[in-house]
Amino acid sequence: MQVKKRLDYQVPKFQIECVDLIFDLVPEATIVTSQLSICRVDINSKDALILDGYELELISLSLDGRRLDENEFEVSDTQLIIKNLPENFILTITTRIDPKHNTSLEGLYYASDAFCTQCEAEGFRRITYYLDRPDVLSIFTVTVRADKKAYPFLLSNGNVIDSGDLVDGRHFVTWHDPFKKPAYLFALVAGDFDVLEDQYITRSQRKVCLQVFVEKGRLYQAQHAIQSLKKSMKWDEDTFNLEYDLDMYMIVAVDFFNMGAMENKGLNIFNSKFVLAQPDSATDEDYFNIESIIAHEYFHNWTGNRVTCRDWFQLSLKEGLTVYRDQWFSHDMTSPLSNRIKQVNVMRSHQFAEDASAMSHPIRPDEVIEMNNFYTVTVYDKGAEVIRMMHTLLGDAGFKAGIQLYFERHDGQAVTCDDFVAAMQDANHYDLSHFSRWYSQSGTPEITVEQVYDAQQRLLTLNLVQATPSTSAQPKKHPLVLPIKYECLQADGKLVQAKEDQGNGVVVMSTGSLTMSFSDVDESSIVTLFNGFSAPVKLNQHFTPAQRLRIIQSSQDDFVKWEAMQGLYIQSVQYLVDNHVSLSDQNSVNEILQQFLQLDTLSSWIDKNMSRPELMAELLSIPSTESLLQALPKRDILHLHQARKNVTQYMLYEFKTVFEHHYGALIEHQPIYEYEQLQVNNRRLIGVLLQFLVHEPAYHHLAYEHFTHSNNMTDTLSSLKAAQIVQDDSFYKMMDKFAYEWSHDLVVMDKWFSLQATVERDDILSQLTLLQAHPMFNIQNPNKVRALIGSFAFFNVPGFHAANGKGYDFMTQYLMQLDHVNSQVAARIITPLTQWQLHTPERRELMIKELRRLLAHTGLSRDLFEKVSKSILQYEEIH
Ligand code: B3K
Ligand code: ZN
Repeated sequence: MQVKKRLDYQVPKFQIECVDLIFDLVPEATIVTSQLSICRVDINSKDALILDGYELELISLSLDGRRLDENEFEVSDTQLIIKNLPENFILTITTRIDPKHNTSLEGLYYASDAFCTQCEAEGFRRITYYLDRPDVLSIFTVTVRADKKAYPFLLSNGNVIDSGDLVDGRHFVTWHDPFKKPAYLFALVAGDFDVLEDQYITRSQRKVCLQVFVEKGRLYQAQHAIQSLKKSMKWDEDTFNLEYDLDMYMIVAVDFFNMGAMENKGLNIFNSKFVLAQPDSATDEDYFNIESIIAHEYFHNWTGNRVTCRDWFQLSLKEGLTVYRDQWFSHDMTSPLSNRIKQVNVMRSHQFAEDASAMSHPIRPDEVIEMNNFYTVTVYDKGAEVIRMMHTLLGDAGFKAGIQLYFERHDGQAVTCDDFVAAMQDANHYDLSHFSRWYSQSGTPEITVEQVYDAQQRLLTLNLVQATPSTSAQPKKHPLVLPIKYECLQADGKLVQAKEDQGNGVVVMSTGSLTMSFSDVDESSIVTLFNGFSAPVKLNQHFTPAQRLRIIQSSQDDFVKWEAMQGLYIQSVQYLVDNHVSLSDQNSVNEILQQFLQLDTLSSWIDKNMSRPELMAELLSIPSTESLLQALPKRDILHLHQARKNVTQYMLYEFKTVFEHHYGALIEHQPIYEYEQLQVNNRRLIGVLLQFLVHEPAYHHLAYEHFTHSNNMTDTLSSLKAAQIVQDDSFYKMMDKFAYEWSHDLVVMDKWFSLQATVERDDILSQLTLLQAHPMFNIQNPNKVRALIGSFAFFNVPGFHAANGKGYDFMTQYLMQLDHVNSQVAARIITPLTQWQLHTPERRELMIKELRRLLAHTGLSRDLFEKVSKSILQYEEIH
């Protein structure tokens, strides 16, 4: 299959100045008429015009009003080629498409009685023939015609310039978007909705009409979304001086959507999961996600739409930056500590795994087979970490000055990551040439630390060395620039600055090795490095449990406390697994861990700090099995999973009275639900404590009680998760009750499917088969597939990783089926199968066997082909 390479970029031979589109919407046969005014970029060239197109039926083609004969152009499966064209001309193309049978959910599709589009990255070519690339920017005018009764709302980008009735009960609306845009930002929606309206007055006093379109009858669930939008608009003005630019901002919620949301100019389309919320149906986490995704798409209006990407290899230009902006927004709106922890967990358990897999790529990839495969945690989340490091290096004012220069230079353009770095560099007179290697080098740097204390001089020296393991595309890796935030803790709790500190609490490592020195310090000094995850690296620094306990009690930085506690959990699991401790004997596990960790010394500290629910909820969250595997690779994942449970039980054994007491106190004072930070933190801690407590038979009943008393989805879900651990009759009773209560709500039922998929039971595969026949399950709906099959593959450790390989086999069979329905979703949920690198040899072989089966499957999509073939190749290179 064809590989596209970053370095093969060529400027377009033609530009399309204006696009006039007419849609005659009919579910199975929509006619699209496109009138393009095109000009040749190099007037001396004779190049043919090559338009992209996919699954289109060409009905007619005219050049400057003259219909072309079939011998005047060529059509293939993916292109329309026209030769001998003048310098300027008008091309009129009529195509027919079938939105109803378009299950890929790319281009124009029809689902739940509405028409909807998704064009990023290369979906526009499924609508009409076009120069479907982000560096072709045009002015769009769009007329949508459809049956008035079935589709009273006809939406597209920009402003309405005309509308009216047509014959046969049809009507039309014409939209004009005054901003030039690439085709991937085009959108169209037609359907019947309820609309929540509001307005926002920008800082220059312009009035913007805000509209949220939702399924009929769900208007009461759109409040949080519209409030989130207003907060985002205000935040971007306050933080970056960026104001919204159109008179309308529309958000449409749809049930069938491949990802979270899409930033189409003036007309965002959202997965309804990230719009609809009310206390009894949405968890605190849902509220959080809605706010941050609404913000993310809104922020794209500047970082993505006003300044877009020159080519898709530059995707992180808009995504890394916009993720960083939404992280900053959430930091300001909610809670800095748990936000940062969430981001770091994504990096450690997903991005590091991706970087160790065959899909390892730099944040600006060099080679792509299927672009949709590169909307990754690397491009998005590692991309945001790279922006964050620039912020750390340049400081607040410097970073903002860089952003301002970036817009001054590039507003209205399609640019590259290099252009972004150049603006940052020029605004600050700061040389970022070495730093920019983060854009081209893949893999995770590993840092080792050696510590030397000179008692006579009371001088502590840390020698750091960085190395990045090679990958097949990049055998030789180079040192990267790493900003290091740190703390050097003294016995009296005071902090000492490193000699190499740049004066801002940061030491910069820019070569393969670095020395950090601290003078006049105690021998017992503890230095923590990369605090707040100040660079996306793996740190190998040894601490004893006693040192970690000291950090937890005396560091001034909550993130550092959390890291220390995570370290204790990982160390405990490692101790149990590597010393072959009998995991079925919890009593002896307790004794061993008690001796090893001496956690009893922490008891009163924990008791006292329960008044800080956010911190305690984080400290008491044991790393997921996936992150344990990352930290302790090549162990049997089932052992890790079991050891994790043992550590949970040990924690309960150690702190039972504290947990019980605080759980009781917290649930006694539960207020009426509000999505508000203090309440969120308390509910989070309640959930964490409950999940510890139910590990003891005497507390099993708590889950059911919590369920019955709950007045909000957060508590309901906490109780279900707790009951799922116990898995007694009451769990199934609660699940039935839940399903009965929510069977009218597609979004809420995803939680139920996902809970079903993660039950640890021996017959889980037959359960999954039964659940696929559930009336609310539908293979064509990505949310359903992700909730059931995705949750199983990602989170049901004993089921998916069963030693007999049956979990992998189930997944393979499912993927073969799904690939023909929606290859993009298939290529997402295959991820756990391609991350065999961390597993034991036996398990690796089982996984590779399934990947080989997939590769042999006829009609495999490009999406799966790319992932599967690369993964097999990596295996063959290693073995
Ligand atoms: N830009 C879209 C993602 C498009 C994914 C295409 N497969 C959403 C976002 O990042 O904001
Ligand atoms: Zn984005």
